Amino acid sequence: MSLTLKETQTMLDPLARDVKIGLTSQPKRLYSKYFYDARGDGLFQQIMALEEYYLTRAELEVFQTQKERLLQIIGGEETFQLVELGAGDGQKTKVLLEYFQQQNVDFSYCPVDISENVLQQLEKRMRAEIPDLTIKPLAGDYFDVLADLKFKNHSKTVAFFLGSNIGNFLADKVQQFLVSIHDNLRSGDYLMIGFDLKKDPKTILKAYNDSKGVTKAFNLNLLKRINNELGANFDLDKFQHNPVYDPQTGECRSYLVSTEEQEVTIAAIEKTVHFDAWEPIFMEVSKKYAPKEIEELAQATGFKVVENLYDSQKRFADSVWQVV
Ligand code: AVJ
Repeated sequence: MSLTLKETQTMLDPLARDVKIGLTSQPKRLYSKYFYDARGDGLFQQIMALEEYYLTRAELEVFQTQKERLLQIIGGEETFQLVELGAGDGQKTKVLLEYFQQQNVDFSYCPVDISENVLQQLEKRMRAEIPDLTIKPLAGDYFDVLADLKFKNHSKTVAFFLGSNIGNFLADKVQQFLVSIHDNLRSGDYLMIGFDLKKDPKTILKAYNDSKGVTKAFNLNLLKRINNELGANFDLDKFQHNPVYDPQTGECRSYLVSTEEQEVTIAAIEKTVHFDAWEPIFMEVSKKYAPKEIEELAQATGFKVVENLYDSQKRFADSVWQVV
């Protein structure tokens, strides 16, 4: 039996498939969703603690100062399910959950993540820290989970997509993603999205080029992961971490640049990849938004902006949308 190229590719595990496609494309690219193995999770925790990485603290400030307003908007009288897409460690969300509990709001917290492991840790922690919380972790793809909830459950949904995770979508994919969320919600449901905002380009670039080199290690860790999981021989010393920020598009893009001409062999996909001197691999986009762009994005995808909740310095916005 002979297989077509497409069949062979879909049989490979997703990492192998995407590495094969990405490193045989021109220009070369890898996907930041693969940053988060166990070591990558740890490095991201370190990034969030960096002085230069303002995003996490800015969003925490939004929650601390705007939680009353948020509850007024979504209305605490009616029962709802709070669905958090890509919950992570849930430490920021905890501020809101605790407040809703104190106010005797009738809601259940449904963190959604692809990783069972992440969810189990989150559940354990939340049960210890907020004992009376009704928590229903759901493992799986965001859209499948939302579709399932819509089908089985008739209470109002308030969905969260926080932390500027939306920034990782390129311009051509973000609308598609939001329309899919929209199609799995009901009219009147809410979606709150965390957007990092356009600001002094120097501040943004520093957040992705920290002085301790944690972000560099975070990017290089994907090459290390490919070495370990796909039997590759990337020499990490021959790649330079190079983030750039374009104030017009708001895109902060990270590249790993090959410092010399070299060949890298990846056993699991039976490929040897050639790098020219100074050839880049595009690793990640973290897009920054202007309030007007947030408005346009909501309109284009079937939502209306109810209100933007800002931190005191307007570095970050948690934008509350409603399905129209
Ligand atoms: C987790 C996607 C929000 O883009 O700011 C941090 C990931 N990359 N430093 C971001 C990240 C480099 C982060 N998000």
